[in-house]
Amino acid sequence: MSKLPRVAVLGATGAVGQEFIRLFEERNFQFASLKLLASKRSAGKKLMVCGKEYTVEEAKPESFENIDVALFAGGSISKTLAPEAAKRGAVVIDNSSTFRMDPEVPLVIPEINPEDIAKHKGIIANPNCSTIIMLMALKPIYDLSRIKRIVVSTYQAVSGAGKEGIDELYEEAAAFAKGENYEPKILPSASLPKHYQIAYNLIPQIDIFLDNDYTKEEMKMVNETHKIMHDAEIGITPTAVRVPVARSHAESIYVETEEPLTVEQVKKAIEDFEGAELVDDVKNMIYPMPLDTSDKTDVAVGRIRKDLVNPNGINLWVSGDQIRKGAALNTLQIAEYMIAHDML
Ligand code: 3JM
Repeated sequence: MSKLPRVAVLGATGAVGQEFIRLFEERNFQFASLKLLASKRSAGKKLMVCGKEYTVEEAKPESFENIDVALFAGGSISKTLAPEAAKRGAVVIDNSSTFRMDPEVPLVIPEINPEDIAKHKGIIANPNCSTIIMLMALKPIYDLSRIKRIVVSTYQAVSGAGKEGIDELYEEAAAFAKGENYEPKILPSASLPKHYQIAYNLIPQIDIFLDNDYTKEEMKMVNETHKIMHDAEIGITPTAVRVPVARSHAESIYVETEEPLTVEQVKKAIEDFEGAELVDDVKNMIYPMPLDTSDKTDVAVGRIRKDLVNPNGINLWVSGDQIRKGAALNTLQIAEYMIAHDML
């Protein structure tokens, strides 16, 4: 299609939806038309996009008539509306976990496996935020030497649990400062029977526990990595932790490669990789931190050092904005790739 695409955004009023709108402006994303969709509760709200006012409409199957690409911010609504949109000829790029492991659905990070986009049958899935941030640091290493083993611990910001997660952190901290009690209601997850304070605390649970005692978030990192990298042999052992940070996830990652690599080789590969930024100058106390990576496009990688025992082991510390590269930006990049390659 050489014409500009007709675009729909589902979940326009949420954190990821709002990030789409910021990115449209920042990246000068061109469209023939734009439809902003959300639940009935948000219908009628007015939002400014690139200097023009749009009214949010209630998302229904018919909303996707005459749409070329539909950007889905995430949530359970994807399950019903993505097939409806695809049926009507739209390409859906979906942020939820619903379709990620479906063999008919490409799971794509454009800097890593753009060639998978062409295999779509109407739905393309955007990986989980923790997977994207990890792989943006590891793909350049994998290209030097195949990665056999990954041991990763995540330090995930409360905004991953939505605006309510941020509100809960701020309210708890304010209550704590005044010596008042505060009853947590959101974290680790609103739908769970118990809630824990996140201010001045860490919660080693993101999403529900599965039968193997790993959480669903942790197993997303394992399964999605295998699919994106087309390598199911990588041994991955994750621990996902919620930390009292407002925005931007961090991850401590240990990798073992087939061949031994030098720190200089790894640094150069990260520097040269589109979408990753080397932030590693320990003599000057320079390393990635969530306050610095919030609202930034690139995933920051630092603290790169050899394992003390295994010559094939490397440690890194990574931080990236999980709402931006971890969600909205990655989704929009898939759409941009399709437009640039005449795939819409
Ligand atoms: C990140 O449907 C829901 O309740 C949303 C759950 C959710 C997901 C998911 O599973 O799609 C919350 C936060 C994700 C994700 O990206 O996997």
